[in-house]
Amino acid sequence: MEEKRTIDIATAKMLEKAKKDNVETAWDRAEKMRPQCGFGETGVCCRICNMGPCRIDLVGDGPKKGICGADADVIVARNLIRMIAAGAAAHSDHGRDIAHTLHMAAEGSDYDVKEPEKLKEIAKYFGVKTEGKDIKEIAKKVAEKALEDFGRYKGLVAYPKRAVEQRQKIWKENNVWPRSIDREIVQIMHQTHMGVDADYINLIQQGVRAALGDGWGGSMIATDISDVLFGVPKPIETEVNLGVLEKDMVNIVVHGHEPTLSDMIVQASQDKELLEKAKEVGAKGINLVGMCCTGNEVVMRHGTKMVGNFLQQEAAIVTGAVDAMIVDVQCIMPSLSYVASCYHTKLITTSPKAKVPGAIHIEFDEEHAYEIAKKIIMVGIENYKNRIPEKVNIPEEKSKAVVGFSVETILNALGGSVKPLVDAIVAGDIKGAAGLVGCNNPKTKHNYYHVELAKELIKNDVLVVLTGCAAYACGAEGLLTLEAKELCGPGLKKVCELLKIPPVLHMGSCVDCSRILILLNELAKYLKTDISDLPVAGAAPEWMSEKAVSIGTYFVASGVYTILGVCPPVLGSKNVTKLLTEDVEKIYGGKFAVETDPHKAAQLIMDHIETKRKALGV
Ligand code: NFS
Ligand code: SF4
Repeated sequence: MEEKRTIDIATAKMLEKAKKDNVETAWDRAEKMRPQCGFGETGVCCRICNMGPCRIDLVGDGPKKGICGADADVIVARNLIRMIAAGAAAHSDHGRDIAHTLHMAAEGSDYDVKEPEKLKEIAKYFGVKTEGKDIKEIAKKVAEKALEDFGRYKGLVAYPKRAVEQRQKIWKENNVWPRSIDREIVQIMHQTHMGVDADYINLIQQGVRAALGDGWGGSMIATDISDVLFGVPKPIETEVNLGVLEKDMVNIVVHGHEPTLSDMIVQASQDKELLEKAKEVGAKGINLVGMCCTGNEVVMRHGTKMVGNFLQQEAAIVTGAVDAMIVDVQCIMPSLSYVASCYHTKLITTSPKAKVPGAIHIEFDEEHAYEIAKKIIMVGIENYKNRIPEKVNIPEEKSKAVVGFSVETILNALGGSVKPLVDAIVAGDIKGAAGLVGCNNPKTKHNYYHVELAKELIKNDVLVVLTGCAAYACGAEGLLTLEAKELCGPGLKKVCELLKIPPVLHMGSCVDCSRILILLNELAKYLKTDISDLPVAGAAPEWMSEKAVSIGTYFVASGVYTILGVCPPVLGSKNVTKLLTEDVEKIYGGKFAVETDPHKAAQLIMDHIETKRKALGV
C-alpha cells in the first residue's frame, strides 16, 4: 500500500515502519478525511460572516446564493484571493525579517554583509547611492528602502521596474502594479469582507496585484537580501533523501523557511566546542541536514545535505534517528510534536509566530543569534543518548546532487550573458524551459508528478529549473546530476555536456521563484521582447500551500503559462474558472491550466513551447 502513497523507496519504508510503530501520518489522516467536502473542494463554501456559513448547491435545486446574496462567482473569487493574501503574507513577512536582519548587520550584529557587490547591485533598484559610501552605510539604506516597500503610503513598489518595459506597461495599464506589499494584502482582506466587492473580475484583479507584490516584492527582497547576507549560491555537491541521516552522529534537522536561523545553525554546527560535546556523548560528530525550503537555503550556500521534502517531515522522525528537529515558520505540520513523542526526537520551535504544544520553545533572536544557535544544537547533542536502538532504522536511499544555480551562476556558466542559452534555443538544441515548483500533497502520489514531468520534459529537450519541494523530489531521483544527461534528448544532452550542468537546475527555495522571474526577464531583455513571448512554462505539480497560489498567480501575471497538478478550489464558478484558464491570457499573456496527469502536462507544455517558438520565428 505504501507504494501507492509515494514513489520514494526510503519514504515507503518509513511509512511501513510508522505502521509497525503505530504512528499515524498525514497519509493516514488524508484517508480518514475522504471523501473531502465537495463545497470546500469547489470553493463555494463561505464563512466570511456570521450569517453563514453558506454554501452554493451546484447540482441540485438548493441555494444558488449566500444569505447576503453573494453568488458562486463572488464566493469562489473571494476565497481564492484570500489564499493569495495568506501566501503573499507568508513570503513577504519572511522578506521583511530578512531586511530587518540586514539592518541589524549594518548596525553591528552576528550577521554581516557577505556580498558587497550584490548589495550595490540591488541598491540601484532602490535608488540608493553607493559611490564613495561605506558598505555598512549602503546596507542600512538598502534595508530601510526595502522595509519602506512593505508599508509605503505613496509611490509604488520598486522591484517591478526591473521587468522589461512591455511587462511594466501591462501592469500599469491594468492597475496591478503593487503600491506597497502589505497594503495589497490588507486590501484583499478589506475587499473580501462581507458586503464589499461583489465583482469577481475586480476581486481577481486585486489578487493579481497582491501576488505581484509577493513575486516582484517580498519574495524578491527575501532572495536578494539573503544573498547579500549569506552568499550568492554557487554550484555545490550534496546528497538528497532520508539516507543522509547518520547512525552514529548527532542528527539535527533544520526545517522551515528563513535562513536567518538555519544559516546560523549551520555555522554553529561546526563550532569546535560543540563538536567536542558531541564526542563526549559518544557520537562521531554533528550531522546537520535540511528539510523543505530552509534546507534549500542552506544547501545552496553550504552543501548541507537535504533530508526530505514536505511529505517526508514525519518520515524523518520515524527513522528514530533524529535527535532534534528545529523549526521556524511555514509548512511545519502540527503533527510533528505527536510523531516526535513516539520516538526520542526533540522538536524545537524558535519563532514567536509558530509555537507547537509539546515542543521545546527556544526563541531565536537575531541579536544573540550565534549563542542561541549553539544552545539549540546542544539540545540535540544531549538528546543523542536517549535514542532507542530498537526503534532506529535509517533507510539507505540517498542520491548525489549538484545544486546552487542562482541567476548569477547560470550567467557565469554561460560566459556572462544569456546569449549561449538563446543560441541553443534558436538552434533547437533546447526547445525551451520549464519551471517546476511547489509542494507535495497526499491527494497525489508523493513525488510522482514532479519526477515524471521533469523526466518527460528533459527527454524532449526542455531545460527544467526547480525550486521548493520539487527540488527534493527530482534530487532523490538523481535528476540533479551531470549523469542525468543520459535521460535527455540529444540537443539538451549536448548543451549539458558543453556547460557541465545537470539538465534539471536547482534554483532554491520557494521565495527563490523570484530567481526564475529574473532569469526569464534576462532572456526577454536579450531578445527585446516580453516574458510572455518566451518558449517557457511553469508547473506546480503537487502544490498544497497558499504560497503556491500566490506564486502561480504572479507567474501568470508575468506572462507565464502555468499548469497546476492539483485542482484549486475554483470549479464552483464557471466564470472564475474561465477567467483564470482563458481570459487572463488576453491581458497578461499567461494563464492557468489544470492537468492531473504529468505526461499530458508535459505535452501541454511542449505544445505551448512550440507555439511560442513559431511566433518568435525559431
Ligand atoms: Ni514552498 Fe517551502 Fe515545500 Fe510547498 Fe512548503 S516547503 S515555501 S510551500 S511545502 S514547496
Ligand atoms: Fe454567507 Fe454572505 Fe456571510 Fe458569506 S458573506 S457567510 S455568503 S452571508
